[in-house]
Amino acid sequence: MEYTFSMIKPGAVEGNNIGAILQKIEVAGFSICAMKKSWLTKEQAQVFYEVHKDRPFFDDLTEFMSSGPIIALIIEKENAVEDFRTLIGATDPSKAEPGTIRAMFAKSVSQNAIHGSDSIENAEIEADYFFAKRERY
Ligand code: IDP
Ligand code: MG
Repeated sequence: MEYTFSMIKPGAVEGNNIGAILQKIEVAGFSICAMKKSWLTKEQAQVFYEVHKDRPFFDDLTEFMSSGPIIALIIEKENAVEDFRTLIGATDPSKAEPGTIRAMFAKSVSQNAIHGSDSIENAEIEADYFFAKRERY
């Protein structure tokens, strides 16, 4: 079974959309393997998004991602990485398909409600950043 890593971002946690987003994830056939509430420091957000460190939006992104608590998740399903990217929709919510999590819950490109790993390799790196093996079932 494949897994992917996800984070419900601060805007969606603040907006009380955790339950609605988890419901969409479960209805789409994913099982929750690990879940926790956490609050990243700016330094931890910079490590998590290190691939984007030279992009113009890096400071805004890491500022936002450390502005409040997040929900970290490992979720499981066949073809989890690709299917989850489809479920969350495009990075820019104005371009996301109707019914996707970002179309429903994102406020803007920078505050786009949810993260989903872009590859199996990155899912492993990102899941390991948040969860010990004994926290996954
Ligand atoms: P993804 O989250 O859809 O994989 P990435 O390109 O990996 O998109 O970018 C990471 C995050 O950085 C996005 O989710 C979004 O919040 C933010 N971001 C990406 N591009 C822009 C931009 O052009 N302006 C502002 N924020 C951006
Ligand atoms: Mg990405």
